Amino acid sequence: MHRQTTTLSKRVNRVAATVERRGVAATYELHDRLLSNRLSRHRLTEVPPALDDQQRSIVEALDRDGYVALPFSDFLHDQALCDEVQAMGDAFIERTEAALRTGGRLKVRAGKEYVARRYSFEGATIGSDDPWFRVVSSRRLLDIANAYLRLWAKLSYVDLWFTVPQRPDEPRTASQNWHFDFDDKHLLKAFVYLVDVEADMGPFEFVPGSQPGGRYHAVRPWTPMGYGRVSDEDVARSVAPGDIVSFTAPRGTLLLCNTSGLHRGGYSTGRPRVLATATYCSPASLASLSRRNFSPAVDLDQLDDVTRFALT
Ligand SMILES: O=C(O)CCC(=O)C(=O)O
Repeated sequence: MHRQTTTLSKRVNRVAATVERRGVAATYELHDRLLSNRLSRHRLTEVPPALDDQQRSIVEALDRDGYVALPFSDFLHDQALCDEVQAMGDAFIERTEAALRTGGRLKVRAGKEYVARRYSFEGATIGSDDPWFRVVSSRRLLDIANAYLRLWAKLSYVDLWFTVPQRPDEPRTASQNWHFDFDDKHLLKAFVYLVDVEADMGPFEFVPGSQPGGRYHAVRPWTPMGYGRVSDEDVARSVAPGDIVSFTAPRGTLLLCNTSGLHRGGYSTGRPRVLATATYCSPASLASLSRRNFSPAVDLDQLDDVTRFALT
């Protein structure tokens, strides 16, 4: 009797999960086609971003390949702010290493315990005293995100990551495996390496052209709530080895990438990989598939419309 009950409740849970998944996917589609994103696209056409040559060529590269990589300081044209981000990174490294040595508490997410985070999803309030927040909420980056995503985007995630190295005999897990992010197809992530990243430190890897509309998108087309994991065999069968980019790169490298395409990273068996990261998504994603990891500690009335929209 007990076994039957357990089996029945498992089946009920499975069915409930499927119904919930379908409901969330339908809500996303509704917001993407008719509700939030339509309005957001309209706003972009009403007020198109004024891009300089460098921003325009970044958007072209993102359209073509789904990623772009360049020195952070060449992009920001503000060495003092780059230095502040790096100093914040150095302090985070020091604190995280001390916590690892002494058994102190690390901010981690279930299933991805190998990444210690500056904020994680613990209700952080982030404001302009955080230099990385200043960068990712700046019009310089927001205008790129909006021009690339063809809508006024939302800034949904701001963080620093310290990837704790693991033993080489431990298998890859979670986002160390090839996958696409399930939470939006209108997605742009920013990463700035805060240490030199070598081949054994879990560099970020990406299949250029696997973003929606790209030449490799058919390897695993994006669907809302779709199963994102793609086996090594499927990637090897569909993608020429020379077409995968592995971002071994010096500290101070900025990477922008549409991670609804195929990517993986963070399998470090050498030294810790440390980076700053942020996510821009569409309003439809925040309405159905994702949630913001911070509350902005800024005076919203002082912001221009584009920035206020991104932060609320
Ligand atoms: O840690 C990595 O390089 C992978 C990151 C990732 O999968 C993501 O940000 O979606």
